[in-house]
Amino acid sequence: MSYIKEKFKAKADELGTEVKDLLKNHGTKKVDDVTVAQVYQGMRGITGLVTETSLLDANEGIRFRGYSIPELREHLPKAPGGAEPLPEGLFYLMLIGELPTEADVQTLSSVLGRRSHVPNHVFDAIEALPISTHPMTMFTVAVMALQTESVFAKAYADGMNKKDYWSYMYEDTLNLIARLPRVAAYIYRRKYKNGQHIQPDGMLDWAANFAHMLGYSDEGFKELMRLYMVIHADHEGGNVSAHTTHLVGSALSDAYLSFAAGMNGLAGPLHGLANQEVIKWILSMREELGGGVPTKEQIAAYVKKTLSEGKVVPGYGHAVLRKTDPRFTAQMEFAKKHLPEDELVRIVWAVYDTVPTILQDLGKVKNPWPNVDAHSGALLLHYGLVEYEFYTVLFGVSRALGVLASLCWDRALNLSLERPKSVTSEWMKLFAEGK
Ligand code: FCX
Repeated sequence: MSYIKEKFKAKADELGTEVKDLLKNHGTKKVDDVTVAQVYQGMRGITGLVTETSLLDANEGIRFRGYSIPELREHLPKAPGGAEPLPEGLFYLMLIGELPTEADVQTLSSVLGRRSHVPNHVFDAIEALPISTHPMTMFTVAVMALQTESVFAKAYADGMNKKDYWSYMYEDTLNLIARLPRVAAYIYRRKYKNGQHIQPDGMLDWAANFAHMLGYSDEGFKELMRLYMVIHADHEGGNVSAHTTHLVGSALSDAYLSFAAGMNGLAGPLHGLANQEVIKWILSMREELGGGVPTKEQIAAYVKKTLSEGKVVPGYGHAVLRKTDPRFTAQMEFAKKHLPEDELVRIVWAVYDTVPTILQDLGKVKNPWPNVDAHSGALLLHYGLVEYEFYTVLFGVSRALGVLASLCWDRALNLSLERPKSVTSEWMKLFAEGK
């Protein structure tokens, strides 16, 4: 067994014992009260899940195993000559619960490199889809095609002992994370670059190799990919992609089945697809206003038009956050360092100066501040990745790190089949009337 796997097992055994005690001594303690409104309105604010990998504070933003995004940028190992954290290091942190050393990250990088082979039938499955298919659909189809490789599903069919679930889930997780960049790059090159594919470069780290296979050799783009893959990886357990992966996994579906399900949720415009919607919205605003960086008044008028058409302003608002998303701030800092004069970046900043007050004045929007999706498109466009329908696939490759580390914990802690109670409105009416 590899030392990282052994370390994970030791950590999981330790927490497993603590959780057993917690359940024995405090199992009947109330965690929450639930209102009728919460049941109807997306279960907001109900504590009903355990996710070890990260925790979200409404005002401060996400912390991965206690580390904020600025702290990750400072403490996680970097590529030689690079300034951004390596996503392999974040995966290690989420899985093990401790910051990795440079050597841990190098080990993980080479393990992922060795496991990255994608069987031909996966490419055939992608090729079978019309070229017009949305890249996120191609992505989930490809992940489903990869499910033939699940060692968890095979071991289950062979009669595996429940004590071993964690071990096979761990193997599936590493294999899937290793393969996703190749799959995503294949989709990109097939759809947008006439099927001229680029072979992996085994000397590069996971994110830089992904950038290379997409066809971008610029060091700035590689740095952006490292940062992008870190900040999109996890956002505690209740968001649609993480919750879906966890839910489907609770039926003992393997990592491929569970992750593909999560990706179908990420493909929704209120979740991961918002990054494509943001750039579409900004580009059409620029076109309508005749180019250049619009004034505050022009942006305000455009926002009001969007709202009057019954649409949301993409990239703004959040179900839990109540301040500017630190993932937005991290991208803003990257832009200030690498591309401060970029016109689209300056539009993103001008929108940031204008939109929050307008949304606040509506009186109903709980969080008028930008989320992660408000900035990413402008950065990608700067380096030439103009095909914005592909952006959510990048989000998906990154999200694998968090939701799959979490799935390993689910099986290691032997978490139960998820099955909350539902009621009818008829039941709710009688309940509300006290009957
Ligand atoms: N523009 C216009 N109206 C907005 C809004 C926005 N950006 N954000 C919220 N509102 C509206 C809601 O539509 C709702 O209106 P209604 O009462 O008429 O239905 C009202 O304000 C209250 O919603 P609120 O409680 O603040 O927000 P929710 O928790 O229901 O929804 C999301 C949160 C993120 C879905 C919402 O803010 C939104 O639609 N934002 C735009 C899409 C987006 O950027 N999504 C990405 C989120 C995230 F970062 C990610 O998952 O990637």
